[in-house]
Amino acid sequence: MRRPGILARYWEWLDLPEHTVPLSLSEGDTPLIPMPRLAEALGGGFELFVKYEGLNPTGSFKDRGLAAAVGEAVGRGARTVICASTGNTAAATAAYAARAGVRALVLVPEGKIARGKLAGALAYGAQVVQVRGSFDHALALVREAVAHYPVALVNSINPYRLQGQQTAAFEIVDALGRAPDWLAIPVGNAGNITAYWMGFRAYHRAKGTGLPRLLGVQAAGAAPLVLGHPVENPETVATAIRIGKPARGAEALAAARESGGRIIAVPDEEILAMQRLLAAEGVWVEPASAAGLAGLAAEIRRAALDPRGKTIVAVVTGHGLKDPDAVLRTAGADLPTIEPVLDALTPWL
Ligand code: AN7
Repeated sequence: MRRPGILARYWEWLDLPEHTVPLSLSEGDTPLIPMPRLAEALGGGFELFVKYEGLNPTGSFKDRGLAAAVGEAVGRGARTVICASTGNTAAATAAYAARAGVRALVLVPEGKIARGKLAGALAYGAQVVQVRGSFDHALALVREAVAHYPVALVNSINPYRLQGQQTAAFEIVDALGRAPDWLAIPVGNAGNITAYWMGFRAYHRAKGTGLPRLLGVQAAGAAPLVLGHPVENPETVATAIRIGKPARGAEALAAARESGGRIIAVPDEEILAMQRLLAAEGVWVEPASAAGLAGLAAEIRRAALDPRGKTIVAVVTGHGLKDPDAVLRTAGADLPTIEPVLDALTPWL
C-alpha cells in the first residue's frame, strides 16, 4: 500500500528539520486528468491535463504546504499557528492544526472570502478574525504578531510551506515520466509557482526529468507581478488571488524567467468563462483555479504560445465547492420553479 500523505511519500526529497511531525490527512496523490475537449477548444494538436488539487482533503493545494509547515511548527513546540488568508490557507491551517491538536488563528479580509472557505476554517475549529482591509493588510499584521508573540507563522513566507507544495511537481513528473513542456498556474501570493519550480528542478537534478516552461497567471485587477509594482486595492472575482503585494513575488518572477516562461494577467470575464469550460468537461473549480488555463487560452489565441505537439499541465488549485456563490450569482439567478405536473415540465422536455 502507498503510504498516505505527502510527508511520508516524499520525506527524503524534502528539506525539513528532523523534529517535523509527519502530519497527514492523506493529502496529495491528486489526479492528472486529461482534458481532450478543452484542448480541442483551444485549437487542438496538443495534450492537456489538469492537476486537480481541489481533491485534497480540505479542497485545495494548500494542504500540501500546511502538512509540512504545521508539522514543523508543532515539532518544535508551537501551540498556536497563525496565518493571513484569502481563504484556502485558512481552511488548511485550521484542519492541520486540528489534526495536531494545536490552536489556529486565521486573519481574513473582511467580507472577501468565499463561503466554503470560511465555513471550513470554522468547522475545523480555527479562531477566525476578520481584518478591515485586504489580504496584504492581514499578512502585515500577522508578521507583526509573530514578532511580538510566541505564535508560529504558516504563510508561505515560511519555507516549509514550499517544501510541502513542491510535492505536486514531483507527482506530475511521476505520472508523466517527465516534466511537461508547459505548466500553467494561477499566481496570488506567489508561493505555489515558486514551490513547483523548486520541485521540478530538484527532480531534474536527480533524475534528468526535464523542466517545464512556467506560465504564471494573475487576475487583471490584482496583477502586481505584471504591472511591476504593488497594487493597493486589488479587486477580482477570483478572491483567492486578490493579492496586491505577493510575498514570494521576486522568486516567482525569477522562476518564470529562468524557465523560459512568463507571468501574465487575464480579465475576470475570461477567468469565469474558463471556469465554465472546465465544468463543461466535468471539472468544477473555483474561479482563481481557472486563471492558469484562462491565461493559456489567451496566449494561444494571440499566438504567443504554440501548443502543437506539446504536453501541457494546468494546475487547478481549488475545488468549485469552495465558492458556491461564484456560480449561483449567475447560473442560479433565474431557476424555473413549477407545479409537480408533467404539463408544467414539458417546455424542458
Ligand atoms: C485556489 O489561501 O493566498 O500564488 O491565503 O487559494 O501560492 O498564493 C490562496 C492562494 C491559487 C494562489 N489558487 O497561490 C490563501 C491564498 C487558489 C488559491 C492561489 C491561491 P499562491
